[in-house]
Amino acid sequence: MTSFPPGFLWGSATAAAQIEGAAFEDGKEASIWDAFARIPGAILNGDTPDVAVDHYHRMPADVALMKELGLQSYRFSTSWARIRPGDAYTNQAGLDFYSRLVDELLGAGILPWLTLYHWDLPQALEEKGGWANRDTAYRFRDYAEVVYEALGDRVQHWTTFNEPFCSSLLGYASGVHAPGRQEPAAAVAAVHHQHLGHGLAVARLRELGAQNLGITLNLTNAVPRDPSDPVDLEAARRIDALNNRIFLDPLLRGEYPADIRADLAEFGLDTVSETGLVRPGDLEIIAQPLEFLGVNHYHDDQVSGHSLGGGGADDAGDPHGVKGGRAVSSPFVNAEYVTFPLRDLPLTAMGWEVHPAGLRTLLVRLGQEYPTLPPLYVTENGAAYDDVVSHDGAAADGSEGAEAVHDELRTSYIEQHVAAVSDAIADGADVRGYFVWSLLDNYEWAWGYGKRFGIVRVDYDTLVRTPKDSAHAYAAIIAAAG
Ligand code: GBH
Repeated sequence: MTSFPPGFLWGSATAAAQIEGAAFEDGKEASIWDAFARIPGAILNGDTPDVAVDHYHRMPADVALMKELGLQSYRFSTSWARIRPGDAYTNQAGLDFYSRLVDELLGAGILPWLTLYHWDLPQALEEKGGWANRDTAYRFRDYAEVVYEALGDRVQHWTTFNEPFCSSLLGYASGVHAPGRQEPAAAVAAVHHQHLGHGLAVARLRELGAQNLGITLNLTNAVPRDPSDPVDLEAARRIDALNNRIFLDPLLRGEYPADIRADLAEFGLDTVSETGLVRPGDLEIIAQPLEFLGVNHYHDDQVSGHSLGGGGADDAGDPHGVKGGRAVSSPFVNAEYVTFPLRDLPLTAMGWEVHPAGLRTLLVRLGQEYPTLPPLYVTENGAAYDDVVSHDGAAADGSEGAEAVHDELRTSYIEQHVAAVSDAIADGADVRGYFVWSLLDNYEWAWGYGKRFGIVRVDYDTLVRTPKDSAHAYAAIIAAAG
């Protein structure tokens, strides 16, 4: 039996580059994803975000759909390249789009939950070094200020970054994400500069009156294959460090942990100096109090320090199902040797293990390990499956019935993870909300349109939206909890 505290917030999430399309309209210029998508082999089938699901032009209908499903909140991101395209000026038409979105949401009784950065750096800033350049952190603060000034009168919940792990280590070390660089030093610099950008933006938005500020991290339990094997334990320590603690500790404790400073000393993470990566005062800027921490969780990693004997995920050449086709390296700087053997669990279409108990463990652990932990929101959780469209009630005269998607696996994934959140709350975790990823099928980064996470199907020829069974099941969960 699941139960949730009064006021528990139910929503769903998307990101600008994955849904908007209109990639070069009304003054928007290229983001690093628009540029990356044009590199041969970077994205499965060469798919681009040019049109995506055309949300930019279909926004009012999409909000109406959210209302129909009973969503209480909608988590979306603003596109930096739409608002401060070359960073030299503000594009009013870009701000106007988000202003209309916010008004539409409020009119429908849906709480806007805004994220400033979901991976789509303006390409103009990448050309100046991107996140490896310290100056980008200051440019992020300026962009945050412009968005706040336009929307701060109506939007109460502000998230700085979505999953800095991905936009630093996947973008600058592994190369599987934009900008596709494979430079460990740049990746470590990107981690620190995103932290700094977060802190600078939090300080500025606070000055301007923001009251609910947070960040969203993708957190992943690193489970040692054999907990009595020191080689596996060391591998798990390193993966926990790079997936979780290199983000949590600066934000919540104001320091990089000693083991991480030692592992990454060659990149300058172990010293504070006027000219180095970490400068005097940086950690104070980074570690400001927050009102919430967003947790994105999809799967655990089982981790080993031994090479795989066969049958493991690495044998497919695609350890985590993130590769779209081009040669990529490990995102785990100085831990590239680590392997990720699969356990005997069901897999999603991404090749990710389904293990809801991992979410419960993670949410409980955070409260135990971080005394200053703010309230938690699960800001993403969901699953990709190869959906089958059926035509229910086809008539004898041969006319096709209504389209339906009976996605039992996604429905059960969501139900089990919602139950895991309820269990975590019963164990003492302070979780205040849950956002399913994703409202709509959309542009799944390096996988292009090849993986579907939506609770609403999008036909990529007609762009018609059809709620899947999981959307109706999720609506029922919300109605029952409320
Ligand atoms: C989220 O990230 C994103 O926020 C969202 O935009 C996306 O559509 C959604 O999930 C579905 O993918 O480092 O090689 O071990 C996904 C979080 C983090 C999950 C990295 C896979 C392992 C890759 N991902 N993780 S690796």
